[in-house]
Amino acid sequence: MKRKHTLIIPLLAMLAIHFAACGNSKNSQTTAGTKAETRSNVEVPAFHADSAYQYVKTQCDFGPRVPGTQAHRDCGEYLVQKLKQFGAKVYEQPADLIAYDNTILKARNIIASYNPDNRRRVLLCAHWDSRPYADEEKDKAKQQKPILGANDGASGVGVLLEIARQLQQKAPAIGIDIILFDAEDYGIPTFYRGNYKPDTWCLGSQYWGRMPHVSNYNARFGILLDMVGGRGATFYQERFSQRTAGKYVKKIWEAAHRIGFGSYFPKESGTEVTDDHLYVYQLRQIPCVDIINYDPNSDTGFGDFWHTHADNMDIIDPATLQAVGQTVLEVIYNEK
Ligand code: AHN
Ligand code: ZN
Repeated sequence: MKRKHTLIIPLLAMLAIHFAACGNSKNSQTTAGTKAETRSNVEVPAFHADSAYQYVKTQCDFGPRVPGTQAHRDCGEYLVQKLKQFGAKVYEQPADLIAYDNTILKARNIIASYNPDNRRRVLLCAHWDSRPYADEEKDKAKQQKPILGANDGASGVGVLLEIARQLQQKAPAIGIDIILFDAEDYGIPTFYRGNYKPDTWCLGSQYWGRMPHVSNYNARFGILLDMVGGRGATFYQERFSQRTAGKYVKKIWEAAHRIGFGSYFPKESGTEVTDDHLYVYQLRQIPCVDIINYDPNSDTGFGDFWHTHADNMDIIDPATLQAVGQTVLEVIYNEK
């Protein structure tokens, strides 16, 4: 009899503490000034789309960021300097990469780490180079000129720079690495008549996957942003991400719907896309979700401006940058 009591009393005490703690964590207080919301008790910073928009424009003002050009070198310097200004530990990873036509590309991946000693990490990435061709233009003469890549390249980087600015002001519970991959967009053009070569896209992420900035680099998951600034964009669930990072696809799409951006994030499948997230998963076994514009009504699936000269600042909408940026913040500030 006596023995039973000594067990039951601590058990009841533990239950009481447990219920008291749960009551608090569900934000069920009715005190004046407390928001009547039930999802989480972390404050997620507000994403500033006007800042992100400026970061997209600044990249475009350098001109096309094609590896080997002065605009590419200058924009690389700008990105490194900006990430340092935002308090990150910045790694530069220069590499000579071989393109589909054997051109040697003077590339550099740029990596910005926040809270580098935390073992719990999330990876955010985008490509910062722009395509040397406009090979989706109908007019052949226009195909040989490089594109500005406001959406295809600069938009993802613009969102990540604004996130870096937020990370400096308030640290989330986990460590974050922002990786700006180079030489994503130098893949075989439609007009090429030479021999096929595999894996000609995403050269920067392939290099990083084999040669990460720190040995044995790992992260819980990654988020890749590609073409995240177009007016009227829709982010269907990319199929490789669904298959290899399904749990994180759900987490991200649920976050978007919870904060009111559901119309940008249909909970439906898009296509499968060859993009940097493939190599993050295949070479480092880090599940990585590609948030990428999918337009079911365009011929290419990526929208009519894709790999054309229409991919300039005219098609960038701060509202789209806001939907994506705020969703990513919602996800990373809720990680424990
Ligand atoms: C292919 O066209 C095979 N993949 C698209 C990857 C990409 C290009 N993302 C932006 N530009
Ligand atoms: Zn592209």
